[in-house]
Amino acid sequence: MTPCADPCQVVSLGKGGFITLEFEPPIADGVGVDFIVFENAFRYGSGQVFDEWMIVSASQDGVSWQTFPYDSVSGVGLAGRSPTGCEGCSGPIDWQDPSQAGGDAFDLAVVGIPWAKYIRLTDATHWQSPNRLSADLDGAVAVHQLDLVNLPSVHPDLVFKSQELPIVIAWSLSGQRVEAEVIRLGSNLWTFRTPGPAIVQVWTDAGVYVRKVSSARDDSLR
Ligand SMILES: [Ca+2]
Ligand SMILES: [Ca+2]
Repeated sequence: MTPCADPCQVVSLGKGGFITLEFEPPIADGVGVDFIVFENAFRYGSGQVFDEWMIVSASQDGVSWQTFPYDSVSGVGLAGRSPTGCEGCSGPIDWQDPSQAGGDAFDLAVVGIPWAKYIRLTDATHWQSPNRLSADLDGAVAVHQLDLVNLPSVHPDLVFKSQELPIVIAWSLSGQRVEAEVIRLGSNLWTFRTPGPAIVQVWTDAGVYVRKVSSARDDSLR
């Protein structure tokens, strides 16, 4: 959803209202910022900006949310603070390049999740002066997205090490949550079982990684 030159084509969130955006494929935590949010903020007077703030949260399942840290006094960390585009730019704008696109950019590394399928924007204009009525969402652009086609694959009989009980979360290739059974093979050796090809996120004490499971586990080999 790219920002629009027409200031009428926005979604006004209403006081305290929110909107949830779904990304397919999900936004991924790549190097640097991962998505940009655009409000119809504009410059006026001598360098002032008529901004209307939004709290930004990210989620993998639409149930559990991570909120980006912010300062409700200065607005730092909130979306809706920066005008769209850049002053003095000419030619087409690359909306995935924060230096050209304007808007407010966010990095999933800040909230510690390797990817997010949902972004929620919540009006925060109650912290601003009374002439701010409600934030107006103009667009949101993913800078990095999960490459489901070229995601590194793991064999369904993968065995991995972890001192602590690993957490495995799995999605079907069409994005539905599926069950992932974690199986202990030895004191620090583990594997998991998914019902079929899946995207898995594995949390071990050595780190977090996202992989694609190419096919169902073959129990005849056990
Ligand atoms: Ca990032
Ligand atoms: Ca506005």
